[in-house]
Amino acid sequence: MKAYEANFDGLVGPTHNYSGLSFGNIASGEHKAQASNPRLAAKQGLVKMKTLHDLGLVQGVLAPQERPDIHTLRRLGFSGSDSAVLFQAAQYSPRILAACCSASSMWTANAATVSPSADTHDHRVHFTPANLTNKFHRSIEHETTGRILAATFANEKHFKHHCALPGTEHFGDEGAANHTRFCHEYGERGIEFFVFGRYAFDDQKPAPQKFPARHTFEASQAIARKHQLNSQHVVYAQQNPDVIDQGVFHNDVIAVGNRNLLFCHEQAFLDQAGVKQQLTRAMQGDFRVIEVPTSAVSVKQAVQSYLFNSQLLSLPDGRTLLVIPQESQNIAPVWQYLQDLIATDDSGIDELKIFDLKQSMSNGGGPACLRLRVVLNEAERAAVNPHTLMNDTLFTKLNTWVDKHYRDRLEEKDLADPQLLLESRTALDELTRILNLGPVYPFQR
Ligand code: SUG
Repeated sequence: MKAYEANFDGLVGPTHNYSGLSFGNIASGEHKAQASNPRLAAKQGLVKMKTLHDLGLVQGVLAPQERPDIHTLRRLGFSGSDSAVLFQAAQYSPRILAACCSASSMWTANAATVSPSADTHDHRVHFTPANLTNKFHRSIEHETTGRILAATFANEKHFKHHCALPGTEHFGDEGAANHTRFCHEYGERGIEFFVFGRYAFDDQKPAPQKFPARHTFEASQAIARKHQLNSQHVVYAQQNPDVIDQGVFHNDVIAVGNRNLLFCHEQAFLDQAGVKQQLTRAMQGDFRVIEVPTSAVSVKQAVQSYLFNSQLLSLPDGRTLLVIPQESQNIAPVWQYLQDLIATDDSGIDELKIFDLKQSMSNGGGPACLRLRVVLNEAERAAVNPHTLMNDTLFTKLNTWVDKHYRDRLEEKDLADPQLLLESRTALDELTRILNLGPVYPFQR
């Protein structure tokens, strides 16, 4: 049966802000306390979704989360009315309040790991929301993420939804940002490639020294078990700890893959030669790597430009498109590299598309962070909640919705404003009707 790679992008939530919450993510630290523009952020994301839909790709939307997260603030002992909870949190723990206001669920590459039905023993598409334990502001996403995924892929015959892994650092799981599926045709059995930052149960193994390795080997193995993958068709690789220490907090900041092509930096993996060999063997020789040398693009330039946080997409006519952020055009060696790549016949990448995603990029989220890939065959695609699939009508509806509810400026001092909570809940209540999700948010239950 014919299958497609669908991309489900996170819709940016009304509280998008810059709070410097992600140690090890350089852009997040650099933009701390700057004013954000949630309306523009949401619209930049919608333009990417609509453009890819117009190119003939299957594009979906994943709803944002309820923020400020009053439910979590109450679990932390703040009490009284919702306004009183916000007031106390702002008074005594502004950093905790900021963490409970982050719109970080927009980066849906971290929402979950997804295994297509061609790879799983029961021939269903499996989803496990990522526990995101390494960052408090992200560790509070997975329950609602699970409900949003279940409302988007709402059919037990085709879709299997798991709970997140245990919420401890030993099983730190960052989802699809560290997972790539290689294949010949999307509908055929593929090779699932799990990348991790460290071993949790063996401290003799190499690990970064400066910044955290968010994702463990043991988490990757657990996901492969839960998704009923055949171990013959799974490859594990450790990220190079040195690049984590230079700001590569997820593998998708230094590598991206699609079908039988891996596009990565030469320093991406700890045992790069071994990784390439294993993947080539698993793909029965039909495997290609575009490896960018440090002499052309340094790790620092890769992190600044988000060259590898690109989307590598197969267009309906068979050509390969690389979707890059504007920042890749602004850094001369990166742009030169890309120009040369495109000019080379049969380089593996045929076309570039550049997007202005500055609002998301300033928090360390590029084109690939904003999307969750879900390979679907025709029957599975027909079983997806149709209201979540991008088209002209949904694009117009969501832009109107953003214009109606979103602010165009947000600073830390605004986060405790009870009016922001009200605006956010009103917007999300309306959104659940637009996307036909049912009551997925705590305030609706
Ligand atoms: O987890 N930034 C996110 C960016 C996630 C990018 N995703 C992928 N690479 N797939 C993170 O570090 C910053 C929030 C703040 O600082 O306000 C943040 O959460």
